[in-house]
Amino acid sequence: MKLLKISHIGIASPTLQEAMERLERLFGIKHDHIEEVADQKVRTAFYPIGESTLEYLESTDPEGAVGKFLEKKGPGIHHLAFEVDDVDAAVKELLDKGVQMIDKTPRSGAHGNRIAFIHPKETGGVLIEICQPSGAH
Ligand code: CMX
Repeated sequence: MKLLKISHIGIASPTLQEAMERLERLFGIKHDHIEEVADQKVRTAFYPIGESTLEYLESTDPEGAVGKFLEKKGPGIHHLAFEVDDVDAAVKELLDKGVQMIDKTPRSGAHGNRIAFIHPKETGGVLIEICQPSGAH
């Protein structure tokens, strides 16, 4: 697989509202898109910055991945997402190497992207998402 760029950095926040106010106050930037990803139990706000994007994550359910993360670790960086041009091939390659995948087949994420997560125990404690933009491939 070829990693094309850091697609986005996911940051867990107790509320999107406080994250949005902080980003506007500190840097004068506004989100370009808000989206709920129901099956991930999150609402997300996106801030494109150059070639990459910050994805702020608010939990919609304390039992979801971000809800549990906020409870255990508090606000902060939740995951890194690497863009690839073929997420199916990337997941197959990782599975063939015996890597523990959270998603053994890619699924839909925000923006209609196709995504798959690698378990953080495989990556030195960083949750990594492999992501193929909608429309690519
Ligand atoms: N980054 C690094 N480590 C993490 C982590 C994260 N974001 N979330 C959990 N962990 C670690 C925990 O610290 C814990 O480590 P130890 O065993 O050393 O204590 C371990 O993973 C298990 O954590 P847990 O709180 O018991 O949580 P679960 O096992 O139930 O779930 C995980 C952990 C990673 C499997 C789950 O969060 C997951 O499936 N994540 C992928 C989906 C996701 O994060 N969705 C939200 C974003 C969606 C989007 O961007 O659209």
